[in-house]
Amino acid sequence: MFASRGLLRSSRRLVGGISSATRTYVNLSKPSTSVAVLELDRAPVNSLSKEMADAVSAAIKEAEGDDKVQALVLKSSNPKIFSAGLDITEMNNPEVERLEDFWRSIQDLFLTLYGSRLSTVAAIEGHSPAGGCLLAMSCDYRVMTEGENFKIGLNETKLGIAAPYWLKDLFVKTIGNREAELGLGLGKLYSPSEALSVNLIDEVVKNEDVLEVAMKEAETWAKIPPKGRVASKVMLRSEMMDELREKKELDVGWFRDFIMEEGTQKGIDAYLKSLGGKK
Ligand code: CO8
Repeated sequence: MFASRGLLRSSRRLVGGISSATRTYVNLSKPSTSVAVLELDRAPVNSLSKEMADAVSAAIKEAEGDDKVQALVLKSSNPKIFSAGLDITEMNNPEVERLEDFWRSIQDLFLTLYGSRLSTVAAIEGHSPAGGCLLAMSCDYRVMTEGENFKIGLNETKLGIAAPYWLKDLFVKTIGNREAELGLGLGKLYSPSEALSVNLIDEVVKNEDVLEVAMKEAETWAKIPPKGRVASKVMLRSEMMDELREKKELDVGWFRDFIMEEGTQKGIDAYLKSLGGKK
C-alpha cells in the first residue's frame, strides 16, 4: 500500500523543477523509474479554472519530457473528490476575452492528456462529475473507489448547458451511443458500480486500494514497448484530436455564444448558488 502524501513528498524532486504557477495546483512526482504521479491539488474541489487547466497541461508535458517515464497516474489530493469539473465561476458573468481563453485552456488540456505519449491511469478516489469525467475519460485506464455515493458522469444538462461536440464524442467512444444518449440527455451521474457496468470506468476497488491498483496498472502499461503502444494510441485517437485542432476557434465561438446567453447565465447562476448552499 502506498502512503500517497509521503510518497509524493519524498519523490517530488525526482521529476525536474516545474514553474511556481504550476506547483500551485498540482504535485508531480516519480515514485518509480517509469511511472510519474500527477496529483490535482486545487482546494476545495479541484475545479478546473484556466490556471488549473494550464497547470495540469504543463505538468503532463513535464512528465513527458522525462524519457524514462512511460506512464502517468492522475490522482487527487482530496480523498473524496477527484475533480468537480470546470470551475463554474469562470462561466458566471464572465469577461468575454477571459471566457474564450479559459475555453482554449480546457481544449488544450484535453488535447494534452488524451494525446499524451504516456499511458495514463486515472485514480478516481471520489466524485468526478462533468470536467472531472472528461479528465478520467481522457486517460487510458480508470480505477474508481467503491462507495455508491460517489458519482461520475456528464451532468451538464442539469446546469442548463451542453457538453461540446468533442466531449460528446469522447463519451460515445467510451460507453457507446445509446448509453451516451441516456447519460447526456438526463445529465446522469453514475455510481461506481453503474459506471463499471457501462464501461465508463474499468475497475472498482476499495478506497484505500485505489492508488495502489492504479500504480500497478500503470507499471503494466509502462512495460509495453512504447513504439507500438504509442502508435496504437495515435491510431485510435488522432482523428478526433485532428478534428478539434481544426475546429478550435469555431468551438471557442460556440462555447462563448452559448455561455453568454441570458438564459444560460441564469441557469449557471442558480446552479452555483445551490452548491455548498452558501453562495
Ligand atoms: N466550480 C466552482 N466551484 C465549485 C464547483 C465547481 N465545479 N463545485 C463545487 N464548488 C464550490 C462550492 O460552491 C463550494 O463553495 P463554497 O464553500 O464557497 O460554498 C465549495 O466548492 C465546496 O462545494 P460543496 O460544498 O458542494 O462540496 P461537497 O464536498 O459537498 O461536494 C461535489 C462536492 C459533489 C463535487 C459538489 O461540489 C458538486 O457537485 N459540484 C459541482 C459539480 C458540477 O456540477 N460540475 C460541473 C462543472 S461544468 C463542467 O465541467 C462542464 C464541462 C463542459 C462545458 C460545456 C459548456 C457549453
